[in-house]
Amino acid sequence: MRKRFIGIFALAFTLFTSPLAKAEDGSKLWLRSEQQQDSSIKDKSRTPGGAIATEELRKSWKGVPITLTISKDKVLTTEDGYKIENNGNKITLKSRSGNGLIYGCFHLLRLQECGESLPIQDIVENPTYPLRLLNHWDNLDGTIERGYAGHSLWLWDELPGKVSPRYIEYARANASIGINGTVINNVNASPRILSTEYIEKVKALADIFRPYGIKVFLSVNFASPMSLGGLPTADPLDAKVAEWWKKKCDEIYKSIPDFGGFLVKANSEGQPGPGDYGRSHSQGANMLADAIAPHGGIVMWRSFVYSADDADRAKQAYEEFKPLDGKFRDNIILQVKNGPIDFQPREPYSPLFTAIESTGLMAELQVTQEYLGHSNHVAYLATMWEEFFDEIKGVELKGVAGVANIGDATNWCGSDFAQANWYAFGRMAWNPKLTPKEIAEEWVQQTFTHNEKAVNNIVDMMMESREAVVNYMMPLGLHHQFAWGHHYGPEPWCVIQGGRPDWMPSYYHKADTLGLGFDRTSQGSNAVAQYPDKLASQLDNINTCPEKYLLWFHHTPWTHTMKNGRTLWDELCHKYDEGVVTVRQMQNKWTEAMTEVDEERAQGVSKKLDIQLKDAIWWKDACILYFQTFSKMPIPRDIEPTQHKLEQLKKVQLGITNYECPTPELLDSKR
Ligand code: GCW
Repeated sequence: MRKRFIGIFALAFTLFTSPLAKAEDGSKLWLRSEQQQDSSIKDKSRTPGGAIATEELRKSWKGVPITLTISKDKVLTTEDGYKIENNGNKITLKSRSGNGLIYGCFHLLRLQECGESLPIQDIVENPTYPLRLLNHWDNLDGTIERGYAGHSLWLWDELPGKVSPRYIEYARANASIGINGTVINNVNASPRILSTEYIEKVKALADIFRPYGIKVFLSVNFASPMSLGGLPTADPLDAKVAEWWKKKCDEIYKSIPDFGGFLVKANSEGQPGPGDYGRSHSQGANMLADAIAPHGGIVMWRSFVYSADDADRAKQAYEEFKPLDGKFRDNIILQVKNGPIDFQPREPYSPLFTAIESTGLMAELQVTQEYLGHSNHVAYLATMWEEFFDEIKGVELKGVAGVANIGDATNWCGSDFAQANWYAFGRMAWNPKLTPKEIAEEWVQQTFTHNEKAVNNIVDMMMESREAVVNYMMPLGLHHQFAWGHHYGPEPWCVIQGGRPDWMPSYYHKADTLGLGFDRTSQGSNAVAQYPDKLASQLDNINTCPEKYLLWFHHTPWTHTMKNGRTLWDELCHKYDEGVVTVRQMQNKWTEAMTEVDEERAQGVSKKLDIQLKDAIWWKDACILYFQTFSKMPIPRDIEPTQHKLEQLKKVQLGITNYECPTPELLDSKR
């Protein structure tokens, strides 16, 4: 008995003395430095933002005195921009607004936490995009569509009377990475969000977010005038409908004078819209835009539309919206997903970005990993976003929206590495030219460790992670091979009698005895024609189409010779294998690095990497074995052999809902 007591005591002693053994639950995100410092910080700005920045600096800044001031300096070309002047003994932080002072203060703290010294020359920052928003797909019942980090942060039952301390932490975390707005409810919107009762709740959140420079926006249901207002129609050309929206806007702005505006998913996946009355998207959007314009609000109208008819799904948004270009009011922004289908691990950019010329545009990226392993897989998305921003280089955007991966989980995102995507989204929305590597380095140093070897290992594993996911799930341009009931595991064989064909993998892979891939060339659906001419002809030709998009644009013979001399079939098998091998390498890198990380997060990440490896093998085996039934070619001998039987994999039924991330137990019992 006595011996055991000593044992426990010894364990407790090591836990409390070793700095690495300290339990860490991930709740502090990348904001870990909070020891009272005694630097002198002077706030001359007299703004709420200046007050917040001052408090943050007083809490954590270890350097020379800082003065914060409002300035009209010409280098400040935006309200949110800032300038840091350092003369060695003193720093002046300038901005046109209090918000800019917050961003500048977090710039200083970021440098400090990354162990970088402050240059003597001025630092000037102006954000690339005026709108840097999160989109929450949070439902009023607390569930989150495609959320894998627990339930919604917004405790609607308690609001407005009781406010959770996490609302402030949320606003602070967002402000620290430059995010300046949030759409707090799902685009599949409940009309109730516009009820007087809910507007009061939203106001309570807006009041908390305001000092941090974060505006609140709402997703709205186009049929609200009927379900909430009792009108017989929601026809945008009906005067009573327009009047209802005008009154609603007046009511909202009375409570929330700086309300940002509306986000609308209309005539998409069963949502109501102007099409229900034979009206166009522009007619619907313009009516809302007119209602909100007197208050300075905007309407973000989503281009994510597709129907179950025969047309290639990848072409449909363009076909719907290109003819309407120029018909939208100035306070409308078309919100376009990065790719033409739906947030797949890899997609070419949506052709709308280069086709729309006279309407405001913003990009919608998905931070939550709906199609990239939920919160189980390490998939650092900055490399994907870099690819996207690079492809649309030269296109002017008014903003960027990221579908949030935040829930009420202690570590906010359901996994430590998912936090990196929230961080990277904010950083790239501020400046898309930042490299994924530098963002990863910042994040790792602020979040995990400063040990150089460990930082390199962790950054390396992040940098290769998204390509690994592409390889073990859907290499060479394959897309949408997910199981019917969830977007987690593979089901390329899926056939649901009576189900929508465009919701089934075979619609996208088109496997047959000749080959694999969707023919979107001029001989096929001709989706290539939606891209600018030069790119269109490059994509149209099987020999010049980048191989990463080969099966997106070409139905390619199994025996087609790839650039490295392999047949398509052999290359496909090698790519799947490469995905699995990379996950093993990621595991090794983590095992080396984790000695520098606290025990709780070290083990947490290890467990998730175990899941990721099993999933990668599952994906690889399912896809190789299934596609082999068409290619009838042997699996190359120089890859790891498959571990499952196709028949066995076909029986896997995960039984998870949209907003759960499968647990190791569930996966082990089914797979
Ligand atoms: O990708 C699909 C998702 C839906 C989502 C929809 C959209 C919010 O599976 O869950 O609905 O896209 O973006 O509207």
